[in-house]
Amino acid sequence: MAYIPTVESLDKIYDSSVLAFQGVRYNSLIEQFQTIYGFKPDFIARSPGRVNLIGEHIDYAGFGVFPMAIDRDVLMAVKMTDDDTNIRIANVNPKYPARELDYEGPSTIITIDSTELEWSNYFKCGYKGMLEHASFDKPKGMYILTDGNVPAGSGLSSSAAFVCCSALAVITGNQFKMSKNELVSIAMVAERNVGVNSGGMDQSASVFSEKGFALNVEFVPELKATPVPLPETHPKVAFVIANTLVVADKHVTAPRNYNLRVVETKIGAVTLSKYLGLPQKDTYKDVMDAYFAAKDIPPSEQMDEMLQLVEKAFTNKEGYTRAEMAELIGMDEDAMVKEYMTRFPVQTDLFRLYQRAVHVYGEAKRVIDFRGVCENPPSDASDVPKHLGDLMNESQESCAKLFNCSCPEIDEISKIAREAGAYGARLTGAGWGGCTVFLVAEDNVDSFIKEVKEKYYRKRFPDLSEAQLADAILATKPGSGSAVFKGF
Ligand code: NG1
Ligand code: MG
Repeated sequence: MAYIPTVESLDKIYDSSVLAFQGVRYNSLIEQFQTIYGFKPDFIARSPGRVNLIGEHIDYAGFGVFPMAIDRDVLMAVKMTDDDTNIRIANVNPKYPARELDYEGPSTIITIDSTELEWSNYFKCGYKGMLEHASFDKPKGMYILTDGNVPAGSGLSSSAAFVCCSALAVITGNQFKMSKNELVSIAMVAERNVGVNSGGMDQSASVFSEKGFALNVEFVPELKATPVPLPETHPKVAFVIANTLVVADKHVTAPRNYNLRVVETKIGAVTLSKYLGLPQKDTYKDVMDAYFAAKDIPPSEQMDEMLQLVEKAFTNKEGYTRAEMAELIGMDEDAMVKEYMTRFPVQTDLFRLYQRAVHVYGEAKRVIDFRGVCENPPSDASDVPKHLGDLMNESQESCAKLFNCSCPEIDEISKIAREAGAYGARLTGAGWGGCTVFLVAEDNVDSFIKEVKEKYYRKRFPDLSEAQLADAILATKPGSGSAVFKGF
């Protein structure tokens, strides 16, 4: 089993181009820690954000996704103490005030008020998740200083980076031995404590990523992350991430978007399993597996067939009311609400089961195709960028039209990007704002970025400084996952 590396040198994590900057950042974190607390940290835990290349909103349907870690990350400098069980957590960013938290005993561990938008809640998620899984007499106290540079609410998984980093800090400080799989599984469930019914892509990408590789993360039959090298292409290509600067605040909007999509895909799966005469399943992946049980058919063909069945199963293409949906799955309406919409409440008039189902099976197929192009690229390397780009564009189209998770700004910047020469352009992460990702010829990256800056940012956000612009749109390479640094 792959255990979290306890000591990693910075140059293993970063290539030389970013190391100069990162080294300064680590040293400054240690210095600030000393200034605040009066002693040095024992270690620094780090977990990065991610960009999803393809496979949107299908992790919670049980299907594989294709993200990669980025250079932006969350760092936590930590000193442990046996004197008490308190947690003192501060942030180098003055926007996030220092907090003092306490361990509340083995049953509660720590109270999380998910109705409140509070930065330390994300630490609490990691803390609670870890301590629920460990048996010990008394956790150690902690002194923590955090420095995160993943833009928040932008679809680059600042939240998962934060929760994974917190979980890693708690494991390391309390000397729990734990595999990366366990860390991810716990962090994944733990993040639900802040009120978002999340899948597992972000935590997987943050923890498992390897420098130079994208990651195919699969969830069924068990969590599995396969590093996949990006193929040789002609011309050489790069991924550019651009933030629309529309902040998608999931904690406010989840009942109308993210959590609603989770409900629509779950109840859709129940509907489909019932239609096919299968035992009840609540993910589209489980429905497919049950339907094709023991038949040796390639997954992408299975997905094609599921797409045809979806056409027949969902006769109402407009959308279902709550009552209609309850009838569809043969459940009493109150019982259905209690089962699927109580812990994570949702708001809508119509549940668009059909559109979501078509998106899920189609997107799952695109992930397989994308990985296929990476692993078995067409013999002519000049065909590769178009292949990958087309899949990204189809994904965006499906997100916009079927899953309704795009927004006017994402549509606009994607169009600008394609006009500026991107092979593919799509939203990344949950959508409804946040970041987009483009596949661009490496030699054109500078002029491409310049053009998008002029046509999107200067027009919509004329007051942005150069520094803010540089933060909003940047080229990125697949970075490495979680690590712990010691010995300074
Ligand atoms: P963001 O909003 O980018 O963190 C969310 C989910 C993912 C996945 C994507 C959509 C969380 C923590 N993450 O990502 O699991 O479902 O949306 O593909 O909720
Ligand atoms: Mg998130």
